[in-house]
This record gives sequence, structure tokens and C-alpha cells, in this order.
Amino acid sequence: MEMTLRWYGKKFDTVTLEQIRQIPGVRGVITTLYDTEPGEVWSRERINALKEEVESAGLEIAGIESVNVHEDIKLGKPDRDVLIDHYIETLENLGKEDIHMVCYNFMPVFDWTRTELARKRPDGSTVLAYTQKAVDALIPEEMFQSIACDMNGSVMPGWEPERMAHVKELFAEYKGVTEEDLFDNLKYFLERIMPVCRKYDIYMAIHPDDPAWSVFGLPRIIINKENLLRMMHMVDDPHNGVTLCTGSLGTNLQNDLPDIIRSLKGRIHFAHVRNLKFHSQQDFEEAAHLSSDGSFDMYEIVKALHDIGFDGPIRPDHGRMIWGEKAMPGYGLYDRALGAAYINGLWEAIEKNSRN
Ligand code: CS2
Ligand code: MN
Repeated sequence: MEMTLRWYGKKFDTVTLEQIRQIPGVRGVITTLYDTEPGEVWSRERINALKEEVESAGLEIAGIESVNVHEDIKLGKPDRDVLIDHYIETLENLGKEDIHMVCYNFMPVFDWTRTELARKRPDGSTVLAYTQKAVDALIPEEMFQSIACDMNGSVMPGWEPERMAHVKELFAEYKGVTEEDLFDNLKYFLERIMPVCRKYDIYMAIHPDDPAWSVFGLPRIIINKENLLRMMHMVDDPHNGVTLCTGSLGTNLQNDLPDIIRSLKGRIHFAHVRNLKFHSQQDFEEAAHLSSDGSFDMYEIVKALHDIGFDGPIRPDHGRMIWGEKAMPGYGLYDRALGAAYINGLWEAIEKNSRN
């Protein structure tokens, strides 16, 4: 594996490349052109400039998170072909700049959903949290309003204000769209982009839906082992792979994470590692990465990744807000750096043990 940290770019991130460079073992960043809209072509010039910026700080781009998929592609609307052409052009430009891993998601309307961005824990840290009760009590258009005040002035991925302004219309468009439709539209998208992925050796890594069940009645498909395998087999090419996100798949306690990891051998191209602490089935908060702070066995998760020979980029996922840091919720420096150090420690121990 290659330890990385997500970086949103100088204009959007409170964390600097110089700081990232000092986290032990981190040589790669996962980044994006955060100010591009879904459907827009990423120019080779802009990708190249980003690459030079990262490289001049002594780091490298280990992959992109995300090149977002336009809603009309997910909806299978008539203009999807033009939008997929744009996506292909972006992939081509990334390939020419020697970037080979692209994370994306296929979640309707919302990216991840949390009901609190700053729940206070007993140690005084604050974390993102989710309660089904709170979601059930909300109408979707209010979701954005209800959490906007906790964003620490940042633009949250998937929660861009421009996008949220259209939530109502988007919901209307998804009326009658079933999970089968979404699978069909995903297959169509993947079949069209696979040739360019093969040509430039780009590994697509779909991010699971978060939480891993339907919210607000919207269809959601990347939620469990069965659907992940279906998605993989329906376009059976190693370039069609998965982002193994423990915090997203793990929202559903029925999902056995080490088992899912083993079943996806060869098709996990990116890993997000984070721990959750459950209070009941659908009430959880994001804990520190350490196993004993949450509900997951992080040793078993990292061991499963090690056992299948995972060699792609990995990153600590959302961290807690600690030590007075003010940053985009989940994306401060301190707790993610602790997470990286912890995962590195697990990996070293597992690696050395497996050699004996
Ligand atoms: C991320 C997702 O912050 C997060 O929860 O894991 O937003 C992820 O970047 C996207 O779903 C991938 O497209
Ligand atoms: Mn994730």
C-alpha cells in the first residue's frame, strides 16, 4: 500500500502540502480540481499545473478523488453521451499526465450524508455523526441548511451550495428511478469509459454509498458485498474497481468488512480507512482510527487488505477535530496524521509478522 492524505488544493484546504510532507510515510496526495463542475472537461494544463505544485513540495499525486459524475449520467438522460464524452476527455488528460487512479461515486443527489458535523465526544473532540431519527425528521431540502453552520467556512465535497440549490428539482427527476435503472446507467457509463481506461491504464474506483442504505427514498446501490460483486462482474475489467471505504460500507453493521475486502481481491484500487462508534444500529459517530475507540477491528481490516496483496493508495478518512484545529469537518490535519501513523504501524507489524 501507499499511504496518502487527501488534499483539496491550496485555495480550499487549511492543510498545506508542507505539513503533509512531514507525516511519516506519506509521499502521495489524493487531490482534485475542486472548483470544477460535474460534466466539465479538466484541461491538461490545469492537471499539469496541479501536478507541478504537488511535486515541487516533494510529493506526488497518487490519484484523484473525485472526478464527479454528472447527475444526468446517473439518471440516464439523453444528454448523457455528451457528458460521458467530457468525462472521457478528462480521463485522457489525466492519463497523459501519468495519473492512474480515479475515485468517483454514483450516489443520487447527495454524496455522503451526516446529520451532525460537530458532535462533541467525552474527550472534547468533535466528530461527524449520523442518526436515522434526525434524517427521518428532515425534508431533504433542509438537510443542507441544518448542517451548514458547522462547516467551519469550508465547502464540503458533495454539498456545494450551487448543487444544494437544485435539490428539489433533482428529487423530482429521481422519482420512479429504481435501483435497477441505476445499475443500468452505471453499466452504460462504465462500458463507455473502459476503452480509455485500458488505453491509459486508469483504475476506476467507485466509492460506496454513505450511509450504505437508501436515504430520503433515493435509490442507492453501492451498499453491500452482493451489489459490489454485481457491479464488478457486469463490467468485468480490472480497471473497473472499488474504493474500499470502511466508514461508508461499515455504516451497515451487516457488512462484514474483512470478508468484503477478501472477496474484492484484485479490484480494490483505493482504500479509505476510518472507524465508527455505534450507539445503536443507525446511530453512529466517527471515532478515532484506533480500534478500541470505535466499533471496528482495524487490525482485521488492515490485515485483510494486506492478505489480498493490496498495493494501491490508502488514506486515513475523516478525522476528529482535535487540539483546537479549525478545518473542513473530517479533514483537519491532526487526527488524520494520527490515523496515518496508526495504519502505518498496523501495516508494518502485519507485514513483518507475515514474513516470519
Ligand atoms: C469521501 C466522499 O469525505 C468523504 O466521505 O469519502 O465524499 C468521497 O470523496 C466521494 O464519495 C467519492 O466520490
Ligand atoms: Mn470514504
